[in-house]
Amino acid sequence: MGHPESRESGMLQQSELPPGQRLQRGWPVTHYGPVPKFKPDRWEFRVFGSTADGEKRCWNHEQFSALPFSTVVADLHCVTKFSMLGAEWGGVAARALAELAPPAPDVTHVMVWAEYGFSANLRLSDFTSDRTIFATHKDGELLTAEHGFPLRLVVPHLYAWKGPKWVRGVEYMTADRRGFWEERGYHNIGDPWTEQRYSYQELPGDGPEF
Ligand SMILES: Nc1nc2c(c(=O)[nH]1)N[C@H]1C(S)=C(S)[C@@H](COP(=O)(O)O)O[C@H]1N2
Ligand SMILES: [Mo]
Repeated sequence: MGHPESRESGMLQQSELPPGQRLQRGWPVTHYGPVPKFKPDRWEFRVFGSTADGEKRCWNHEQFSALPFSTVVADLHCVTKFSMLGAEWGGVAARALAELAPPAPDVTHVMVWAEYGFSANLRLSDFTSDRTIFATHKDGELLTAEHGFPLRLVVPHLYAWKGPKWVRGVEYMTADRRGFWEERGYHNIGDPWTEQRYSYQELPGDGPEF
């Protein structure tokens, strides 16, 4: 059942609800654990694992803030069944980051790492999809602490747990590995349009063995 083509056409897409979702007024805060305190002099963003040249790349907050800024209009679909439609996310396109710090040719997946060891795994193609964005802003304003300041990932075509708040880095992987929620019963891929909510729904090839 893929999703309508209008969704792929970029900024002027029509928002709509995936099956089983309901519209949320306002913007609730959903996460596991405490909200981390941002320490600008300790913060860095790291790309590591199987990079093309075998080297890690690090940006401090000032350097990261100077990366090319772009925007994407996208929805958030929480697997607990509420959706927020039509937010404009501003920040650094994941694809742009992957061009600055390219993966080795045999990389198939990434682990996106956040404060306190929170993580989410993605297929490399989900990560480098043209609408995946490391967001610093929503609707023109800096993110608030509880929504992920200074940086969160937004993966518009997957459930929102695939987008860590307080994100600190990306690990390039040559095999898939489950992240935080994927180890705890949530689907390894997480496509809201086919309701890939729970790991018991996984088909052969959707994810690694537990
Ligand atoms: N670091 C971190 N990021 C996270 C989570 C989390 O538990 N920890 N939860 C995810 C889930 S399940 C959802 S629905 C969204 C919620 O984002 P919001 O609080 O800005 O609405 O954040 C995602 N990012
Ligand atoms: Mo969620």
